[in-house]
Amino acid sequence: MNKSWLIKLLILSALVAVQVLPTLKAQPEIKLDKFWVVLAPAVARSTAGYGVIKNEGNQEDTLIGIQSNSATIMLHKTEIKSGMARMIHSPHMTIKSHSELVLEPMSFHLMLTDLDMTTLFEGAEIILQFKFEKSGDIDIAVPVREILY
Ligand SMILES: [Cu+2]
Repeated sequence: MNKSWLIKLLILSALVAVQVLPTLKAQPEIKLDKFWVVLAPAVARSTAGYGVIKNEGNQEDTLIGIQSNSATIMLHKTEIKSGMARMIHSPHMTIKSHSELVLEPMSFHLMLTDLDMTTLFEGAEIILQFKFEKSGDIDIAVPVREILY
């Protein structure tokens, strides 16, 4: 093998390494989109929140909790079984790469209990902290508003 061939081979392998590198950096890319919380009537003991959790990265991530100073929050899913609606608590929810989880009425939703009504009024914003296994903690400001039918 002569020297110039060896140099070409080294350059070629360097180019291949550069192209392979991005795929080695597999990571989730979480976006929290259009989140809002339903204004609860004064006597209500719970309310719901909706929005979209997007994962635009090339690795899955798992939602392991949601925290707020305004309420205790759980991820729920409403399911209809024999004509009865019931809610199932999903403590760990995996969002696959390049996919999204839509939270909407009669499906997945944030369930808010132990409401601090001094922070949950029309036009207010509350801070929600989403905790992900790989992406860590993501804080967002979420508006409180009346549900529109
Ligand atoms: Cu619920």
